Amino acid sequence: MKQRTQVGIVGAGPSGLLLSHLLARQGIDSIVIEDRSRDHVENRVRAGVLEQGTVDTLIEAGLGERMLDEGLIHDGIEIRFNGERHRVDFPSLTDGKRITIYGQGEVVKDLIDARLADGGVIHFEVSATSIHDIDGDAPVIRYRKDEAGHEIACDYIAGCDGFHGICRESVPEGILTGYERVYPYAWLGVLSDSPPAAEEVAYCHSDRGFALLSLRSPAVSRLYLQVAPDEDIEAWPDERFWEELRLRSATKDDGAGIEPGPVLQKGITPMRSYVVEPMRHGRLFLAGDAAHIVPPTGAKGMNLAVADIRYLTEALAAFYRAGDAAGLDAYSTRALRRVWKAQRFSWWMTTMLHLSPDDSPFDRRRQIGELDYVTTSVAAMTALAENYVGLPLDDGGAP
Ligand code: FAS
Ligand code: PHB
Repeated sequence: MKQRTQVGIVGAGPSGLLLSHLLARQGIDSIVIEDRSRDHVENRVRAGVLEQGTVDTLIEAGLGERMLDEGLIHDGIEIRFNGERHRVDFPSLTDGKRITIYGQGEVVKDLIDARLADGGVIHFEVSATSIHDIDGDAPVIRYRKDEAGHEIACDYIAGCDGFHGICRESVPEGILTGYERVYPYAWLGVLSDSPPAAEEVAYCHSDRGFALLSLRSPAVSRLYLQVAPDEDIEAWPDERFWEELRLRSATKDDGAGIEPGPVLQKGITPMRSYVVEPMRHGRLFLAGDAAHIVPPTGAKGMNLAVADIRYLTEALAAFYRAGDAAGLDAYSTRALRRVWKAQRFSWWMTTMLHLSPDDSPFDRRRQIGELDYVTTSVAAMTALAENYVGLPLDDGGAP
């Protein structure tokens, strides 16, 4: 079937869905294609922390109702090391900004519901996606569904298909440059039907490795352990996971407050930093994980995707409204400024909190020195807080 739209979007994760929703509010039509099922994308367990800017974006876009009702507003995080707990407050250090705990799957559900209620077009469970003529002025997306070939003719294509998608790979050789750092550890993540171990997100440094205590609701915990990058998940029966989490997060004053419960999901996420430059080629724009990956320690992944989409929506709206292509030409440079700042913060949080196998005894002592500085200096806590709640979305325009 041949279809026509203004913006063809590959991927129905937070990037693709938010772009389709924000474009529709500007009167710009789009078609989203997605290779997994609706149920799969809605129930993938991923991000949990929304920056202030992400929350504001969703509210402004009419998507705030359930998030404000069910999301948990937090005023800070905890950092634990040497058996002590330290709190970093956000509002007092960032002129009132906070974070909201609301699972990525919930954001995706709200976006899909909104798009379909507004008559938006999302084709789930497609296959054999390909994109063509991105160097010309009539790009095309092709895919298969229900044993038939389909085509979408569009003005622009948004590659919102994540790190393993096809859009970035469709740019001709020699045009893109990838920058990557792979970390010598991974995260073993567990979603459990058990009350949160800490009132706020707690980052735990220990001689046994890193642990993270997070949550999804007052009854559902999201918990992580640093493991080897090639860790076998079978080596982690629930009992072992709970015991290791307790050991790594325990503090001198009251143990670790860990209350085991039924494990709902368990998985291992590799840790890498990745950026591709530029984030545009011809009629193709890359956004979200299709263009960059951060180690989840800084809780930046999905929030960065939202910033990309805000910038891309602004640029496309200016083009369709007044034929002004300046924003489209500046998109990559503008988005990359924020991406690299988030990469720095995510790398810093990751290396400060994780034990690296090639750390020397000096490195281990220096790491404790850094944690001690960060948790006792107002200047250092302010730097952490302003990055964690999210740097200003309005960057004052591209350089
Ligand atoms: P996504 O990967 O979410 O979405 C891309 C979509 O494109 C997918 O639905 C995919 O099925 C689809 N697609 C791919 N190829 C396609 C094709 N050829 N045709 C059609 N569709 C195609 N971030 C955090 O902040 N905190 C976390 O704790 C965290 N945990 C994570 C755990 C895992 C296992 C992963 C992979 C990521 C995690 N992230 C986390 C990052 C994550 O939240 C991303 O930043 C976020 O999903 C980015 O959204 P998108 O750019 O939409 O990419
Ligand atoms: C989560 O709740 O999934 C989460 C919280 C903080 C992070 C990463 C993940 O840094």
